[in-house]
Amino acid sequence: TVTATNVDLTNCDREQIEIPGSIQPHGILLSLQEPDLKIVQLSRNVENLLGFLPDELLGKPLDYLLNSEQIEAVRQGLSGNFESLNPIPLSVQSRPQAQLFDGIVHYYQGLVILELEPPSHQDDEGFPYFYRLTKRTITLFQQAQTLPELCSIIVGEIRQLTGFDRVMIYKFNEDDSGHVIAEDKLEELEPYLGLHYPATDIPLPARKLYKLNYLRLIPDVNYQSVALIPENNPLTQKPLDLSFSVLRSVSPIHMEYLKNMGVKAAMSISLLKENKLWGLVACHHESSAKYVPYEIRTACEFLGQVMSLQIISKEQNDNLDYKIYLKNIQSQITSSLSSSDDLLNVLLNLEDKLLQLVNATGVAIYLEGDLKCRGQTPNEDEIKNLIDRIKLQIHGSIYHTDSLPKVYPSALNFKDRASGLLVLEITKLQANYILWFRPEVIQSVNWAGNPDKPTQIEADGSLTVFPRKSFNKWQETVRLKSLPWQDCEIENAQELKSSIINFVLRRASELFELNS
Ligand code: BLA
Repeated sequence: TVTATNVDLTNCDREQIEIPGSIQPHGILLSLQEPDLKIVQLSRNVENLLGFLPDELLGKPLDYLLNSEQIEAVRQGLSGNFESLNPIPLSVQSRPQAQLFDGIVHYYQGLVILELEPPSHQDDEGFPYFYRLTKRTITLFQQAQTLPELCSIIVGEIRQLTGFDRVMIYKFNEDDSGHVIAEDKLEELEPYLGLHYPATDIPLPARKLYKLNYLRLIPDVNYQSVALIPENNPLTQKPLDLSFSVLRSVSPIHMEYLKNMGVKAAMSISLLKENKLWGLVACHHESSAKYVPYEIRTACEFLGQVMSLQIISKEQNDNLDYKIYLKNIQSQITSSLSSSDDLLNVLLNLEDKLLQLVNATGVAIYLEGDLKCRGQTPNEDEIKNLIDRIKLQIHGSIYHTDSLPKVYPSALNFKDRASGLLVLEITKLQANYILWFRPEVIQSVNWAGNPDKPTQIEADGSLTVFPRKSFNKWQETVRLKSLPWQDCEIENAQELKSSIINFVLRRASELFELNS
């Protein structure tokens, strides 16, 4: 049988979601060419929304639809100053009479892309309105000490701003699966808090795009998409790239997913940490379709960006007591090392402290061919074989895994002592290592539906993956894993290396002085 592990690319990874050739029907897209902003592509719905046949507009300069003042406003919009936080109010020529729209404009791949959305009926308050929308949330952000506090503020605030039935923070795990870490919702809805979702729910092309474009809205999952005419950008002779378009038609696979989930409208906002996609604010409406005006979306996007900037500093505050405790152990070890002259003996005499340093249950010290163990560890031969096997995988002095039996099957024999392994390489050439171990801890993970999706193998050997139909809680029992090594624990191991090197240097200079 073919499993997801022996095919490289699935339909999900190959889909070019930025060039769907169509848009969602709640607005109009015009692509325009300089110098006179000639209409070179448009969405077919100009016919029912403006009363013009596509051929009547193609090739015409934009002044066929807008007066010169409005064209100037569009050009201003392209300059990307504060004004572009607001949509451009436009009165667009149409039959039988002109109609109001929100204009949203950007420049991409040589063309000006102007999108027209339903007018948002805001008074012309400009920047102060945006300020009013976001000011309170920013004040609340400043009061949050920890990441969970920050997350719970943003879900509440975005729900208030938009009126979605459910707003969640979805955080990616290291393997690109993810789980819901905060939620604000209508009381009667079933909670999703704590549920896990597999990586393929948000495949690579989507994760890449969401790093560039921070917000997408799907006002009605039952929409009929509207084709662009012609399909190709005349400058590139390729389908128009809608990476930065607000009306981009969404992947049909994802539409099916949302329908299976019982969602009628959705919006999501990217959360980035150090230029990586860290998570999403995911919003659902389950009672009806739901449109969110551009300036509210811009306020939400801005709040997402402010939150993104705070993730690192708030994470540093999480678990603060534990981090202080670890640092304390660290400094006790450093001071023992600085007042002694026999490395192996100091390390052995540290006993519990060496375990506490990274919260391990076993430790092995391998210095100059000598192996000494403390606590729950594999036996000597097992450890020596393990070192041989693992040493090439050490990068930057550290190797760690919370599922050793998966990368090293012989570890099945000692999973109760070493399902988790943290290795510190002290010197490469002389092969000096410290290894810490953690036992298997059987954990259960609650998935939203069975994460192994329905698949189909195609004639070319590729795999087509379908969205699952049921999202009912599905419990997985995870074996052969230890508790994960936390960043602060790994850092502590790194620092031990500096202390040991200091020890060695001090000893070397003492010996040198003795001899001279
Ligand atoms: C996109 N998948 C998405 C998005 C989310 C999720 C948030 C962004 C678009 C949006 O805002 O809706 C997934 N939504 C979730 C998850 C939760 C949620 C995990 O609310 C948890 C609470 N999906 C599949 C399969 C494929 C797939 C099998 O199940 C691929 C074959 C694809 N998901 C898929 C694609 C997109 C997507 C292609 C991009 C949609 C687009 O932007 O065009």
